[in-house]
Amino acid sequence: MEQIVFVTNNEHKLKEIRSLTPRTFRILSLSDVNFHQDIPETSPTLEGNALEKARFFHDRTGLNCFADDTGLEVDALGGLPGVNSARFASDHDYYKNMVHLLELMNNIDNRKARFRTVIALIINDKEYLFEGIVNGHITREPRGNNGFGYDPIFIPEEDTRTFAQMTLQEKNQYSHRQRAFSKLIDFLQASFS
Ligand code: ITT
Repeated sequence: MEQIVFVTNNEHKLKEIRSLTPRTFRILSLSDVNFHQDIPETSPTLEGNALEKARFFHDRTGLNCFADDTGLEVDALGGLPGVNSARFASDHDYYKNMVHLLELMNNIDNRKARFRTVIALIINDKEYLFEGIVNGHITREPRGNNGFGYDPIFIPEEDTRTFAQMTLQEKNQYSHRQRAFSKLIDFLQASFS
């Protein structure tokens, strides 16, 4: 069985990725490999941050790994919060960040947005990037209690419910993370089978 470390401190991302992983792979968390250092995220792009997180871990352990950097990009705000999604109003306070975005968009009719995930993979010392996008729009108020982050205010264009009104499996059908991760899995299966 192939083992690979997911370089994240976000339990929700870990749960989503594990739910998408075929039985032939085993996803290890940072605590599974006893890695507890603070991981920097200083780049102005999702690609740069995903690579920075994966490289930071790989440089210190030599283990095969991948990292996910995700942003919510709102058209009318020129792509904000984008790479700053985790700290738009307040660091990792999902509720405050969501309310801040809704307030900024109070008088905006163009609600178009997309989630974009970039996954950086380092395997056998080589680096690869995979991207996943889901287009949709921002609601006027939060709906639903599932998921995390901006899920209560994002409706993918393929559905009428927010991600937070969906089960994990339903979100997985459309999600940015699923789209990026399935490319990674296809790549690993093609390269190492
Ligand atoms: P790691 O860097 O440790 O992986 P993080 O939460 O800091 O975890 P990001 O830097 O990628 O991850 O931050 C992206 C933010 O965007 C995250 O904190 C959420 O607020 C939001 N986000 C990411 N994926 C999301 C999803 O699937 N649904 C809703 N919001 C999401």
